[in-house]
Amino acid sequence: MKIVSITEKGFIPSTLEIAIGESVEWVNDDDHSHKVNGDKFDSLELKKGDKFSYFFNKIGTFKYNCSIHKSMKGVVKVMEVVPVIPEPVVKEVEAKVQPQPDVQKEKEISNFEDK
Ligand SMILES: [Cu+2]
Repeated sequence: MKIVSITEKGFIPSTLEIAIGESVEWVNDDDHSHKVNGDKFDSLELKKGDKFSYFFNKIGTFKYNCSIHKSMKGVVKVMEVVPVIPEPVVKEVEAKVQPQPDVQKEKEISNFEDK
């Protein structure tokens, strides 16, 4: 279950990526009433603290808005697998940044020891 908070600033997060077979629950954390309206789903008017959930069993991009405040927009991207930024990528970048001189110094030292 993934949560989208409805606030005075809009849907947070406004873009949500989930895996197929996950549910999304919208929670109204704002003092004003809001709605969640998409092509496939429509909530009733949600008062503060009210919740609405929808089960996504199809891959695709599902846009929605609040029909009370049309400028409030969000999107749920349903994919086979949610892409995760793997930690090794960060480590690889760090490794590339390592200064070259150190490597050369090590070579010089080993050359010296050989003689
Ligand atoms: Cu609204």
